Amino acid sequence: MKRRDFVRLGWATMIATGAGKLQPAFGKTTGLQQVPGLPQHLMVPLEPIAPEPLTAGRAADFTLQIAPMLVELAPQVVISTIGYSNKVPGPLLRMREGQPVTVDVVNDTDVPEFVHWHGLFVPPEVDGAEEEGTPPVPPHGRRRYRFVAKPAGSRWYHSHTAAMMDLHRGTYTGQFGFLMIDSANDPGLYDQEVFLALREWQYFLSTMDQDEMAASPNDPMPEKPAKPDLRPNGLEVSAPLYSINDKMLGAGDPIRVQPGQRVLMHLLNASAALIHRVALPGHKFQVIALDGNPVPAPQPVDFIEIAPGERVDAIVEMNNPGVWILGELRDVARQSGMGIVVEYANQQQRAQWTRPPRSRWDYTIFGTTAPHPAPDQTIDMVFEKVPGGPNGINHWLVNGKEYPHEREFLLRQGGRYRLVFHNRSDDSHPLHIHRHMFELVELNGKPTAGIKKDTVIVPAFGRATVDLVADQPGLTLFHCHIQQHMDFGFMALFRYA
Ligand SMILES: [Cu+2]
Repeated sequence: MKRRDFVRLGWATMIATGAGKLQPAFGKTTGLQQVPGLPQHLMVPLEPIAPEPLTAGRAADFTLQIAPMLVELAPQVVISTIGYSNKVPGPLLRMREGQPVTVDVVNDTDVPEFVHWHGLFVPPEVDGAEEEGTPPVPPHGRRRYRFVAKPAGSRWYHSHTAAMMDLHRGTYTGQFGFLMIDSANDPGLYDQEVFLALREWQYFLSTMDQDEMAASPNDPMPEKPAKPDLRPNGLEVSAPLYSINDKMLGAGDPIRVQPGQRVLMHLLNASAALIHRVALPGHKFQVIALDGNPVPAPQPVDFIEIAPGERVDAIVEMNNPGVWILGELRDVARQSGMGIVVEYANQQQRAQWTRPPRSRWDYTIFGTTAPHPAPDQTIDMVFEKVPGGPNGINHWLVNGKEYPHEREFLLRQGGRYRLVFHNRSDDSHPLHIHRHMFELVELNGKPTAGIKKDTVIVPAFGRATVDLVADQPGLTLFHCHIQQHMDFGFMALFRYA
């Protein structure tokens, strides 16, 4: 059965059985110790840690409550998940650049949790990654995170727990939200601001090849081995339901616009598994920032490709009155919910969709060609897949081995490092470095400069080169932002010497 048929069937079944009234899966959180084949470092039971006492009488700037919740994706389509403060996405956390911030996190679940502040320059003990030494928010306990809000731009926060075989943990849940750090210099050249998080729901393991964005034979593949790997692929993560924010296409309020308006769209891919491409027919996206950082050469594009962890800020000039679908390019994803209606004032017709002309997403068009300072050291990182290992799951190697790595990746404070990511696998991977920003140097041999990111897609059998200045001392986690890849080996720690 092809995935497309499955999705249709899945839908029909849900509706026919009244699955809109799904039994909440509350407490369905497999103990990590019960999962066979779990890496040693994750089997160590967590020490109970006394919650940090809250400052007497002083309320935090923000509070997040982690708890089971229901999400009505559409009438009769209600799913259960874990979320922040009963919202999906969680509450928008908006702060000024340089502002000292406190966030109280209350964990009303049975398992330890970590909230990661993605794209912020925060110390490792606050960053929200167990591997860097951040203490957990204990089950039925609370913890106060304190940090200074920086740098300015579109950031986000999400669960950073390992999920392994449990698709009701970590980024498989509704634990994600937007975090905006406003700069005093924002010219504010827009009339309306919208936040759009791309998501799938009800993840399951599947033998079906979910990669419908398979590389075209014309793509450059500098890392493709001479001999293809013929071992059978392992189970991958798929999903039958898609949404933008908490609503499937057509189920929520449209984005209401006036002719002539400039709408600033903050796109976030909060998926645990899939890269997405979205378009708004009849309009162009003027991309102004990638991962929250302004690009040197803003450009209009017909569609945006965005991987798990990435953000894209784009201004859309509303100069084509009508009713349109802003949606995923793949029909199956859009028809399963990934879209939102854009409705001009006084227009009532049926929402229209047309596919933009085929082309390849290319970060480098937003960059310049300025030369890069010579690095102090070049670090090669080779990524390989071990298809269908224990549990029938693909395992991932970084320079020949799964996480953990001991002292392979050492940084000296102030040093400039050129990281060369060699993707010797047939999947695209969004690679994320915590607590730092890096600059793109080259993508599949195409040079660029001035694009600063914290997550970069390295295409199947492709190569990306980035420069990292070691200016945030402390343990620094590196990983693929696809939850399953990260959980099964695709992770490394950078240490400062
Ligand atoms: Cu990956």
